[in-house]
Amino acid sequence: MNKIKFRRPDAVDRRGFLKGLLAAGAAAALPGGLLTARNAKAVPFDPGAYQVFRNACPRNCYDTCSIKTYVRDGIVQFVEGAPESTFTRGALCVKGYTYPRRLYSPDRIKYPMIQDKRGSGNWRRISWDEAMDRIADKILEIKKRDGSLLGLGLTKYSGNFGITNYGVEGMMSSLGYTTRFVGTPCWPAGIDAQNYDLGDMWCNDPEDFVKAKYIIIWGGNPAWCSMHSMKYLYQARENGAKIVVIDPVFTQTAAKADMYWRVKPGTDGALALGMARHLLDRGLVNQDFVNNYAVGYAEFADYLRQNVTVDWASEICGIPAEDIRALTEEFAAAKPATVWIGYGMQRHTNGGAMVRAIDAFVAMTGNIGVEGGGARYGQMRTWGFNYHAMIQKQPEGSIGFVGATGPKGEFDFAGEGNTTYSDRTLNINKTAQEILDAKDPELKMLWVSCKNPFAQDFDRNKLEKAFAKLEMVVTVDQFFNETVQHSDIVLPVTTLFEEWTVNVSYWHYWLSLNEQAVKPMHEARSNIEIAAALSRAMNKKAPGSCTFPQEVDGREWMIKEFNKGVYDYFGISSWEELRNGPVKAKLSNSAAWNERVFMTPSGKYEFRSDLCAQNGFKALPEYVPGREATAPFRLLTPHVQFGLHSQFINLDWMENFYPEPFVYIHPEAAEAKGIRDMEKVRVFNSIGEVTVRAKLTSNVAKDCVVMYEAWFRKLAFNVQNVVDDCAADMGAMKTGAPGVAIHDQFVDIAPAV
Ligand SMILES: Nc1nc2c(c(=O)[nH]1)N[C@H]1C(S)=C(S)[C@@H](COP(=O)(O)OP(=O)(O)OC[C@H]3O[C@@H](n4cnc5c(=O)[nH]c(N)nc54)[C@H](O)[C@@H]3O)O[C@H]1N2
Ligand SMILES: Nc1nc2c(c(=O)[nH]1)N[C@H]1C(S)=C(S)[C@@H](COP(=O)(O)OP(=O)(O)OC[C@H]3O[C@@H](n4cnc5c(=O)[nH]c(N)nc54)[C@H](O)[C@@H]3O)O[C@H]1N2
Ligand SMILES: [Mo]
Repeated sequence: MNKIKFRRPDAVDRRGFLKGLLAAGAAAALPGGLLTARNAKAVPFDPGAYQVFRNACPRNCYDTCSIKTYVRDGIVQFVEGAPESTFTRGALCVKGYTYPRRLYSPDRIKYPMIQDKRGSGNWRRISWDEAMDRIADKILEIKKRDGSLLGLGLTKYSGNFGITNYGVEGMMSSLGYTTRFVGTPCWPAGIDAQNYDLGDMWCNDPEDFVKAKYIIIWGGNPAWCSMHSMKYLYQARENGAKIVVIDPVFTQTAAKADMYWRVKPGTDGALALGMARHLLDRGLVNQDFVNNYAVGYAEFADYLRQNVTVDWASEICGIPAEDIRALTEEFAAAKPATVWIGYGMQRHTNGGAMVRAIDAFVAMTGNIGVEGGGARYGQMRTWGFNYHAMIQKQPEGSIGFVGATGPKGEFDFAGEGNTTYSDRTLNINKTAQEILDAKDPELKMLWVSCKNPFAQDFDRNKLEKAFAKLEMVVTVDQFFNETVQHSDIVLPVTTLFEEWTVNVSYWHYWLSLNEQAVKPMHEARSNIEIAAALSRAMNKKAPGSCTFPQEVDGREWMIKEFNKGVYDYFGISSWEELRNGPVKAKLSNSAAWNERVFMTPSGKYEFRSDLCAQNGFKALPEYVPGREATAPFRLLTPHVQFGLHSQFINLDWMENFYPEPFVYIHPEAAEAKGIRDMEKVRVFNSIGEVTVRAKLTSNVAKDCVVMYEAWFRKLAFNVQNVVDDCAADMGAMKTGAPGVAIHDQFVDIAPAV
């Protein structure tokens, strides 16, 4: 396992590069805070000495921070959070402050490279022309062999959410009908659940938390994962709100709350239904809402009366019945009260069902459509761009998959469907199995962009087998991660400072420009420049074989993503206004759903969703039990503070904060297993194992262990060795594939010998 020999190709020139960089003045790229007292001299800050650029953190994160970038002598000297955004409010997270190091890291992929044999570590530098020639040759060969390009697959997810980066999908369309991995490992079960209940995923501006009088953070860890939201929670508390955290793990967020409930994983549905039943028993249901703005309430109330009691819920979820009753009464009495439904909570085989039960509880209290209220999950109202980069035409005469409507996807606003031919879609959450199973034609070539399958996809050992089947893998990335090790060709891509794009969030309502602040380092190119280079190579070899423009201007393409709708929504008349700082949407609704007109088939809140039933689930938000345990310990692999998935922890700066991963285990469980604090252990199940040191803590339950997902450049640690690809219930309706039960995993643990 993890035994790929790998020599970083930059090892040789690393020192020289650093020296060169220092000579060029990049030493100053260290933000003041990280200079040691020894070499720091007090230099008065002179803002006039810098050119300031606007950037935006493009990572898959609630906060999508607006950044101010300070450049001198053509070098990014330091960054700060944009003060104009009341959300970012001048502060970045610790990850954000490492950005200059990401740009100037000696570990970056610097030029196109080819590996003699995948996994050999024998990389060789090649020119962009040679790389593109080889790739184009392979694409044309596949087309000749199969008569179509369905043997060419794209796997892309959330490495960079800048809008112009949807040009990667555009590049694939411009070649013909190909195979796309669709769906998302992130949040799909909850998206579908909210669509069944409300007709869309839409929630209040997080800044409106300050108006809430009661806040339940249910299966989310914003202290780490949305640290800018915390200030609103604190302010709400100053205004008299109570904050409750419901999580199997005593997280940093829980530590900041007024009350913490350790729920058994995957049982939140029972808990929410128990709370709903108590509302009913105490006459605390908001009759105006359930009678006038909802359908199916009477039926749901019958279901609760016949199937649910607070004691039953308590038995399943592990929270004392008295506590459930007390919280329910407090929540119903507080006006307004809100639930923040975290994404961690729905990564279960019953995740969608759990979200529907929580929605139903909030709806019964009349907190939907209310300022400071709501069942908050996310929003995509700010994403109304043109997707100009994404929408490209297939070449004349392209042959594709017959009889389907094109790919659905999280961000498929273009709706490519309705052609006779279409792309073939495979489930991104079963990448390994789908590659192994793909037939007629088999998948022969994979393009990986904005995605790190070996760190983020499931059942890593199976993925290794799947990749072995592929004839060519091309990965576009910034660092030599494990996916790159499993590739034939790697192409260096720009970082946020080196390209133009525009960014919005799936949580707050701010819009940020991302300007090119410095020239690309080394031979890095943006994702759309790479597409243009491929188009040149394709058309040289086979004129007309690729419709992607052969020259692109990143700034022009960024401008082409704007339209009147976006301008009006944000109250600007030109993108150039964003050079003065980010802008917030001019929200016409005081709260999401404030008109109480829903986007469901009935136009009402649907306690009973026939659409949900048509799609194979219960019509009512009924209790659905979770996945059966297959090993003694539940394994949770949630998100880490110092990284964002496989990003950031590989930087040497960040290694200072987070040098080593651990498996967290309860002291009593450890004792029973003969495991001592800080000792090496094996965490294993039927699909693989991980060796790591144990940390004993009562922050986790006795039957549960936690390992935070992360990629370390020098360690073989990889949680996906023990996380399988079991599906979540919902997600297929809106994102094209069901979610994945990331937190329904089971392992055993033993001292490493
Ligand atoms: N066990 C476990 N697995 C999980 C999760 C979990 O909680 N536990 N969480 C899941 C969730 S919520 C998500 S969202 C996914 C995230 O999965 P991914 O989207 O794959 O995650 P990242 O590591 O953020 O980004 C992938 C790669 O994009 C690269 N990249 C960055 N910028 C660019 C760019 O401009 N162009 C290109 N071409 N590449 C770029 C990065 O260097 C990185 O290697 O992981 C999922 N997997
Ligand atoms: N620092 C940092 N920030 C990030 C990210 C990151 O990797 N690092 N990732 C970004 C992305 S892509 C996402 S999707 C978000 C994720 O943001 P969150 O959803 O806040 O984070 P997660 O760590 O995925 O999961 C949150 C919590 O869900 C809990 N949980 C798991 N199962 C259950 C359950 O059955 N019931 C309950 N009640 N709780 C459960 C976990 O114990 C965990 O504490 O954060 C974004 N922000
Ligand atoms: Mo995510």
